[in-house]
Amino acid sequence: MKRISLTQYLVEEQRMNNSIPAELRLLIEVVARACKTISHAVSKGALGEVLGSAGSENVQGEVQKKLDVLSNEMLLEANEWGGHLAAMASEEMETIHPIPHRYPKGEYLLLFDPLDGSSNIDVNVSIGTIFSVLKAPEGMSTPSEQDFLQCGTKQVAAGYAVYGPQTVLVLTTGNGVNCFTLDREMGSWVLTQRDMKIPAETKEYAINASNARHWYPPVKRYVDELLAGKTGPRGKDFNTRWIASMVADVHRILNRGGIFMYPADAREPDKPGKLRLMYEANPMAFIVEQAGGAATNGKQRILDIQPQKLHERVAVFLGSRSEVERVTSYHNA
Ligand code: P6P
Repeated sequence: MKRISLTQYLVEEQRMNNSIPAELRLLIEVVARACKTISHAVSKGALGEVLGSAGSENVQGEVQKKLDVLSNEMLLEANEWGGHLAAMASEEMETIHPIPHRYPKGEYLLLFDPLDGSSNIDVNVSIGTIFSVLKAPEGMSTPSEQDFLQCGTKQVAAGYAVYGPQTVLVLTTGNGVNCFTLDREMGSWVLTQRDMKIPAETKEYAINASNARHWYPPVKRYVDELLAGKTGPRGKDFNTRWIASMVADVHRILNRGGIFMYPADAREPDKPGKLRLMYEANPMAFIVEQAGGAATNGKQRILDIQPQKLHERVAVFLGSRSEVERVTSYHNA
């Protein structure tokens, strides 16, 4: 197959669908370049003295790994001089990050989880970067947190990188989902999967089963039916996978179907779930829907949720459409 680079794909996409203005193309290429840098740092592991804790906590009260902090800095530095952004927001930073005065400003807002699944870093399990792109509100002068609080349907692009056996970048700008694999010798992203579609049927589900005793009835009913297998109401056996890296679980689902669930549960009744809406659930929901899947919080489409806070959490059910619709119907029964 003729090798198509990320740049060629973006230029041709702009020519055909007029969906990637030059500034957005620059943004995507800058983020992709930052992911290359993060991949390089991650792959050094102990040899790069980048493993272990940074000795600090993030806004979520989670211990930050050195690579969490490093990845965040790499994304900030890569994006602040290009003139394509008005501001950035990150899981690792409490407040938004305006573009420094010394640089020109653009019309886009970039949100990211710089290194998702960081509990897996020190044990060499796949981790990744998730990003979401919004347009700054018309007439915005000084960016505020409020400007970021837009529904997921307003995203103009979303993507993730998985730092695993291969380093891949999965991207959507609203015209389908494409996957690029990093050619480390050339240092370029090469289109390897065009217009990805999630298989409608599946036999795999992903949930952290150690929380089973805390699940609310709709989730318990749905998972019990899967566990009942061939002899139960589903009439077939299911398999489970839980990598504890959302990017890796989602990438598997994009490729061979499945459902990913991180529900709210009785451990903390006031907490709607663990995952964050703005820079985990929304970008993944955009990608999954563009690949023919579905994504809800158990009650409604994730992309329709009106955010109230930058770091708000949300319950997540995403993947093969028939499965997401089933477990969502149990919540609305
Ligand atoms: P648990 C990683 O910390 C993360 O945010 C997601 O990538 C992952 O799916 C989930 O949390 C794992 O959570 O409770 O199973 O450790």
